[in-house]
Amino acid sequence: MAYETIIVEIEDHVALIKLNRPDALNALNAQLMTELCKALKEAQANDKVRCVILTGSEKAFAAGADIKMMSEKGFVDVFSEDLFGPESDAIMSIRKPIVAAVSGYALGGGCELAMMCDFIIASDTAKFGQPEINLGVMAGLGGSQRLTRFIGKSKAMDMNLTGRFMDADEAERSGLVSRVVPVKKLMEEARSVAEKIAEKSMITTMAIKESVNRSYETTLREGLLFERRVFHSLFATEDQSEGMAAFVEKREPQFRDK
Ligand code: CO8
Repeated sequence: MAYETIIVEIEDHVALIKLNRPDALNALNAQLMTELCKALKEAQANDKVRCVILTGSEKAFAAGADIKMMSEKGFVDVFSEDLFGPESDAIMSIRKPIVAAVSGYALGGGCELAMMCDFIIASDTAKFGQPEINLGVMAGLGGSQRLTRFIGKSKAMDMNLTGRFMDADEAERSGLVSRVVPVKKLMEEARSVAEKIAEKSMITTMAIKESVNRSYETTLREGLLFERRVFHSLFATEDQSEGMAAFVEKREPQFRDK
């Protein structure tokens, strides 16, 4: 379908979703969030797609939730409509891998959206922040929860309480992003990473995503048991036989998602 606030391009096995509200630095409004969820669900349903890249522009991944939209709302509005709650649940329910390619500003809801992806590749110009405190509010989509688990309490408090921005180097040192590349190389790197993931068995990919995410939602003991059982269950797949046989026979595996 035609979108107005995002651009979707599918090439080979990778769906590239680009946030596209340049005049508002890709601020997240209701239309963008609805379209993003729709595009992700389409990627989920499209057998050709094996990995998604979510990106913005060179200047901004997303500068936050749309402040102009929010400025007109009161408590009853945001509470009644559960502002961005269903959308964030929908994003987190996508089982295919999603890589965030972040350049420029990833602030507030933008930083939180990047953290909802499976991992973040940043350009050397990326700036992360939770500056909601400057607007008299606080993070509402994971900036006080996921960020704290990713970078620890001290830095998360610092970011949320001061509203300061964290550059790409600090974000990599702190564990917020998996790698940093020069801005001109960002999309090339993201595509090459996505293509590498797309080569793997989709069954295994989805099992890994589920298992790593489980570690945030349960105790270590339960998480380890979950991981072990999922590991055991992968021995019911043809891709396990193929992957191990290929290693023994010194050849590349031919995965068939079975
Ligand atoms: N919302 C709406 N419009 C925005 C936003 C935004 N978050 N950010 C930038 N824009 C607009 C500007 O208003 C401006 O529009 P116009 O040209 O019409 O005036 C245009 O984008 C360009 O912005 P600037 O001129 O400000 O560009 P600069 O390069 O000077 O500055 C900054 C870039 C530093 C990124 C600056 O724009 C800024 O500080 N933006 C706001 C950042 C911010 O506070 N983000 C947090 C928003 S609150 C939030 O995200 C809450 C998420 C939780 C939702 C909870 C649901 C449960």
